[in-house]
Formats: sequence, C-alpha cells, structure tokens
Amino acid sequence: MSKFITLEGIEGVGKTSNRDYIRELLEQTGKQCIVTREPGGTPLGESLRELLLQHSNEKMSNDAELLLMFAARAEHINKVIQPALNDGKYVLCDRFTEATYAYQGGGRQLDVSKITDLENYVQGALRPDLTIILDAPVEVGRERAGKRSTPDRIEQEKNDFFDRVRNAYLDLARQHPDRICTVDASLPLEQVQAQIKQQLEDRGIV
Ligand code: Z5A
Repeated sequence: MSKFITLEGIEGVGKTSNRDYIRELLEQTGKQCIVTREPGGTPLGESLRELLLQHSNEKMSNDAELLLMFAARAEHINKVIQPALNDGKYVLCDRFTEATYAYQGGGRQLDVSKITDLENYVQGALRPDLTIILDAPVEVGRERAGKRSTPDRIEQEKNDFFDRVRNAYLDLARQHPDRICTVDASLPLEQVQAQIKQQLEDRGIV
C-alpha cells in the first residue's frame, strides 16, 4: 500500500543527506519509491522555485510567497504525488505543507488560518502519512549549510526568523504526534539515521 512520507527541518539539518538513506530502506523492503521535493517536483514547480529563491531588487510580499508555494504544490500533487500514490508507490518528499506552516506561518508570522484554508483547498484530504522533522539548533544547521553554498532569498533571513521556524516545526510535532515525529539531527549522521530507522520500524513502514 502506498505511503506519503515527508522530510522537514530548517536549512542544513540533513534532509537531502537522509533522503537517500530512507529511499534505500524502502527499496530494501521491496517498496517502489519516488523521491521529489518542494517547492518544485514539476517543470512549473521548478520555475516557481527559482522565482521564490532567487534574489530580486523587488521585495516579494508574504502573501505572494505563500500563494506561489501553494501554486507549486497544486501542480505537484496533481501531476506527481497523487498519481504515484494511486499507483501504489511510496512518495518521499523533501518538504511539504509543514514547511509552509513553519516558514510562512512561523517565520513570516502569517495568519495560520490562511495556510489551513489553502491546505484544505489544494490538498483536500491528502496529508502525509509520516513527517520526519530533523531538528537541530539554528546555528548547527546554518553552519552546515553555510559551508556548502551562498544563501538564497529565504536563507538570508536572520537567526530569529529561523528560531521561529524551528519552534513552529516543534509545535506541529506536538499537535500531530500520530503523523509527525522529530529526530535529533544535531548528532552524527549514523545516529540520525538510526533514529529515522527506528521511527520507520515503529510505524511498520520498514
Ligand atoms: N520553503 C518555504 O518557505 N515554504 C514552503 O512551503 C516550502 C519551502 C516547501 C528551499 O528548501 C527553501 O524553501 C527553504 C524553505 C522554503 N529555505 N530555507 N531556508 P530546500 O529544502 O531546497 O533548502 P534548504 O532547507 O536550504 O535545504 P538544504 O540547505 O539543502 O539543507 P538539507 O537538505 O537539510 O541539508 P543537507 O544538504 O543534507 O546537509 C547540509 C550539510 O550538512 C552537508 O554538507 C551534509 O553533508 C552535512 N550534514 C548532514 N547531516 C549531518 C550530520 N548529522 N552531521 C554532520 N554533518 C551533516
């Protein structure tokens, strides 16, 4: 049976590093799996991603940012996520709507009810079966990410923005313990992977 699994966390906590590990675990247990990401995952979504992350002289409004995230998501669900789930596949997605609650709700301090309305409109009943939040202090994630590339439009925000993002993620985990878990991503990679494996085993996924 198909499952929709998402990976979340502030920048640099290891979503990309752990995505391949989860895919391997799923495939080792005979599951067909697609890996995708947000914003992105379709040609339109990748174009919107570029608009969302590139630096521009004109400041993007918070509402425009929110709506572009959901425009990309609508396309992604219609063209990629729902068809794969309908085919019985596992969908492993690097970020999804919990990122909107964390970044646009927590970081930008937008009214959460706007996000909930868009979530219901764009997704209907679709929610991830499991969301793994890789949690680490902001300084840890930023230090890891900083070694790798120059900050994009969202990454250039200050630490207090990312503290709000992190806290919003932790709130989501407290609100939905049935489908959202956290792992301590400040530990060495092997220990992070051991926690992820445990979560997947506890839920009968691998
Ligand atoms: N965004 C939004 O605002 N609203 C939304 O609804 C959505 C997204 C969907 C793009 O995300 C931006 O979009 C993002 C949120 C926003 N902006 N920010 N900030 P993205 O996922 O593409 O970009 P990102 O969050 O910046 O991801 P990232 O920087 O690629 O980080 P990561 O994938 O979590 O980390 P990584 O690349 O796997 O690891 C970073 C480095 O740390 C790398 O050198 C690893 O080898 C190293 N690493 C990883 N794990 C460890 C451990 N455990 N120990 C030591 N070193 C480690």
